[in-house]
Amino acid sequence: MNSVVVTDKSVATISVEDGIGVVSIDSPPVNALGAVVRQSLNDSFRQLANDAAVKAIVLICEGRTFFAGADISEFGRPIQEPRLATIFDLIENMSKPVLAAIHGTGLGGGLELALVCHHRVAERTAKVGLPEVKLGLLPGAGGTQRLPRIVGIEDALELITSGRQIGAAEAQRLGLIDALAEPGALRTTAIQFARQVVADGRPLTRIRDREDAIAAARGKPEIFSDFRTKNSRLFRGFRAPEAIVKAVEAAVNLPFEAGIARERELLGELVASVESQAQRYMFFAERETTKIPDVPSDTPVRPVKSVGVIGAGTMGGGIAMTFLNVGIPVTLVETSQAALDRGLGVIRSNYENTAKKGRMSVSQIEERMELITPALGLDALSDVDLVIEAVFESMSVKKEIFSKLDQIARPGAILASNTSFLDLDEIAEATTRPEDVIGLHYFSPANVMRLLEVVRGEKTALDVIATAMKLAKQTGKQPILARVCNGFVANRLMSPRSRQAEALVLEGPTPSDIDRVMVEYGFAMGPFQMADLVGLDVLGRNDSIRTLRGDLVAKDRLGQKKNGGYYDYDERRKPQPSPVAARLIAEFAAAQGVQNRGVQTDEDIRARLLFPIVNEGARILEEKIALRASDIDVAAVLGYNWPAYTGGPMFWADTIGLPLIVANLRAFQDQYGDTFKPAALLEQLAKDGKSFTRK
Ligand code: 3H9
Repeated sequence: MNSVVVTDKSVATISVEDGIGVVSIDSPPVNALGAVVRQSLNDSFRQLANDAAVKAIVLICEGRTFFAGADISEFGRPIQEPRLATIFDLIENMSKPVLAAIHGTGLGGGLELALVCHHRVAERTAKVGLPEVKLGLLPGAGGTQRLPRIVGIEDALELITSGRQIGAAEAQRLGLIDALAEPGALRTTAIQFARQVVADGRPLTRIRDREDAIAAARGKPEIFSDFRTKNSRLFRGFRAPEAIVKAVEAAVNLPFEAGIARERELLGELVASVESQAQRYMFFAERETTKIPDVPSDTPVRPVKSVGVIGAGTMGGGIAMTFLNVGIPVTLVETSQAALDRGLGVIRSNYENTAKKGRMSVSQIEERMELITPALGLDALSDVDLVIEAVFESMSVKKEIFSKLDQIARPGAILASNTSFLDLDEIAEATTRPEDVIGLHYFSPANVMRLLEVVRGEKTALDVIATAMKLAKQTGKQPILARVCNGFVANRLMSPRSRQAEALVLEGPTPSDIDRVMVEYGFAMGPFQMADLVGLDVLGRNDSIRTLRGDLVAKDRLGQKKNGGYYDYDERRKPQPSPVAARLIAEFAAAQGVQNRGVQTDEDIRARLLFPIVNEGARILEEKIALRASDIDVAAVLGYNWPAYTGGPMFWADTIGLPLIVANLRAFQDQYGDTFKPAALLEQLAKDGKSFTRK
């Protein structure tokens, strides 16, 4: 790989206080270890190494965090000197003790840097972790070799393959952190600690030299095979977890330097992989969604200190929880006491389940429940800052609610609808203040799913949009901005999948064939398993035309809950091919005059179900329903569990080539008609050799 020497200005400040050198790095926003930071570190440590007055060195960061890792945007480009490995060798082999002072989030290469230091002090509120796996990578600056030497193999495997961040106290228990500092006192605590180390004349110890925590795992390959088996479902389709396991195996079985070489080799393979490119793309895609051309980041936002939720069903209850979880009080409105009690009961039991898993305390349950004001009737919403309507999908009901809200809500309150496909502009027109109306489309279960579609109406005010985007982040949601159309982005995008599955199943492939192809692609389940799970009677249906689903319902085959649906189910709810469903499918196909085309390849099935999604994505872009292709990918991955390692439908389309997709769609169009007609944007990009997502 090429090497380039960086000459940019230093981002380091060096001070020497009473024999302790302090290297302070200030590279906003997150002190990522890009080329300039690396050069600054290199220069600073070389300088202090030669300064005889300096007896120990503290490495600390300015701004919101300790180093948040390598600079992700540098992967796949020529590496600029100095490399991390060079700096790490320099620090680890210093003849004076080096101490990392960690605040904010010490992540990835940042934590790895701390692990080459001889001591670590962290602010009590700090978090550390090795999240590289989420980028399809592994900790490639010694993390897979040093972490196991402190925490042992089992914990190291778990921490590195999950990418989980841990708090400073837990990190101290695991031996990663030597001492904690109170918030605001990190610098002084770290300097004091360094002085003490010097005063004690402690011998320099390096993590790389520790053996005891890994020695225990030598000659026990079953630790690794058990770990692989236990997590096989979780790791399916991802490349990084297996590479991580291999690297940790190397930590156990090889000498340190050879382990480091193996880690570097595995990292190189991952960096070049499509999976990691896709996951790195998703990282930046998630952060780009809030960049809205006509809503600049300094747009003022409206304060939201209280929320009203109309409807305490599954959706309303889940939405309420997202606010309770961040301490925002919720007035929960229902039409009957029974419905209200039921809704409150579900919220409580959701929290109790979380508590059972040890993820919240009993007193926290009570604190959150106390933030709810249950109410019968909309009048209770007269002074909340934001109202979210989450009643069933009926335009007339929603219009009635919004016209009443118009009378009741205080001026300036934001009036939101959770509609998943109705015309938000029509709902807004039921009020005298359409500028305050916005769509907040949550995905079920709303307290779990991260996607939130923020739907801007024709007249929605810019500060209302800015407020919704900010509130989404504050409540742990990933927003994307959509304009009004039937189904907005995620539901509209994905609707061809079930439509095409239902058409294709009449032509020969069985529900199991089709579901298997979707599962192999990376979805958790296929469209028929999903339909059976949700219930065939509750899926949207059109009674005016005969459908296969309608035929199954007419025979009382409602899915998993009753008599099976597309599948039969055994006592353990395992789906089995159903002769009854097969007969109904054949009868329906005959009645519709659909020809059986016999066996289809997996590739054909995938193309038939997924290429129309790419095409729909192109139409969504053409109509400016979504701002950018990467927003569509975020919607698919977070709203529909589209496999993240493909980067979502638009990135995947770019990966396999747009001309191939256009050719397939044209062939489908010839055979089945114009629903497959390639979108003009797709045709154009394919013709020009361009892509949806690559810049
Ligand atoms: C690694 O370390 C590999 C090594 O093991 C091996 C090397 C050989 N690089 O998230 P935010 C940008 S891999 C470049 O909104 P927050 C981000 O794009 C790395 N840019 O803030 C955004 O830019 P913009 C392992 C980065 O407060 C801005 O910073 N580390 C990086 O909600 C603010 O980000 C990770 O995976 C980066 N590393 O959260 C940690 N990090 O303003 C990744 C952030 O233009 N980072 N940016 O949109 C995070 O998890 C969060 O950013 C963090 C802050 C928790 C730190």
